[in-house]
Amino acid sequence: MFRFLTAGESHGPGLTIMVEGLPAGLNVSEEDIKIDLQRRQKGFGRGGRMKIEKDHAYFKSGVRHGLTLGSPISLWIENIDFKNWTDAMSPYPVDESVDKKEFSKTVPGHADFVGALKFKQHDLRNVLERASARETTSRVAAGSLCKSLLKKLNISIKSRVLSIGEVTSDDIDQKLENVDWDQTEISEVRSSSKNMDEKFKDAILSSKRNKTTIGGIFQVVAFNSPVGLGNFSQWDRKLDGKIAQAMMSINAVKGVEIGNGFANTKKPGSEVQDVIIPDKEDRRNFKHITNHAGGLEGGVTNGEPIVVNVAIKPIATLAKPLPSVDINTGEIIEAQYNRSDVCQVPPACVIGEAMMSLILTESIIEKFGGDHIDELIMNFSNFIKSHNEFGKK
Ligand code: EPS
Repeated sequence: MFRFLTAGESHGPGLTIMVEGLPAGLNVSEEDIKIDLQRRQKGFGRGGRMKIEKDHAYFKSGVRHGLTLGSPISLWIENIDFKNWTDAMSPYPVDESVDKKEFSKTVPGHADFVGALKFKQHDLRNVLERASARETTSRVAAGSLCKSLLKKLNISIKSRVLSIGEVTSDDIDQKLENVDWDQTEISEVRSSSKNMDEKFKDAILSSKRNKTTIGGIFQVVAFNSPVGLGNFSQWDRKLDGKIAQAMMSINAVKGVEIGNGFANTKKPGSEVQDVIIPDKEDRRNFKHITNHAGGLEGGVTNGEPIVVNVAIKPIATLAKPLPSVDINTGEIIEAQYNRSDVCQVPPACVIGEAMMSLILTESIIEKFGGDHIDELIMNFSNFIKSHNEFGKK
């Protein structure tokens, strides 16, 4: 069984990641992980924190001479900002005179209100530190390890920003095979259309000027997934459900759409089903002429690209705070303001890629098994080969 766990507070000493169930013999490197960590740190609209952090994940176990051992892999990412928080975030008891950076002014839309009541915390920092999106660094590190496995199977994952606030990309209806994914990597706002960079940046700048924040929609696509991941036989085995849960778990995400989920509701059934045709050049011998279903039918991959669109709300922490309540006195106050980002949609793309990688890896390991990567690849290849028998009678 594949699983992963993360631990760590935003301003604590660092982040710990545990990944269990990857096969032995897989080539992994800190430098590969760093590429994704750096991609997540970028993005127009980030706050001051990203100037401090230089995220690097160190292998602490489960890897020897660059190869996985099949044992649990643990990783450690240092929070460089901890040097400014050593007393406030110390794991050990501190003197009464120490500034613990406590606060009790709740922020509407943040986890601090529910967390305070749930965990009986009178210092909201005890909630904020773990609820912070700093945790997503860990997911990106774990997801990056999974990308090494997916690469062996020729599966790749891409992401881009579709909209920021009211501004929607002009290539939103572009066929996936024509999307300029390379442009996304050089764009400060992870846009696949050059025309959109300034427009998205203007929207972010305008939010900053208005001392508010701005959300958007991003897209994650997995290319070259085999047919047959996930299972329609039981509700909790459906892959679309697992992907939706994984995306929804990203901080501030409030909506997940598979394929053209919402647009399909406005069309007749005859226009939204993806017609299947024979295709001798394809490894499955079949293909769909459209992909409205986003690569998933009955919760099972159908071999088309897996397409997920994710709605992420504007960050709760506002430079011009909303009215709120003090959790300890019950008084009406102005919400707490801490340094924060204005727009997190571009980095959220990279986090979405990580979540997709983790879910696909789990599903691939479940289906193809194997304790060594060679065994997994053999099982995978045999399954793909068996598709040659279909459609030939
Ligand atoms: C975050 C608040 C900000 C963000 C942080 C998430 O951190 P700070 O309070 O230190 O300025 O920069 O994001 C990260 C640290 C990160 O690595 O993405 C929050 O409250 O969620």
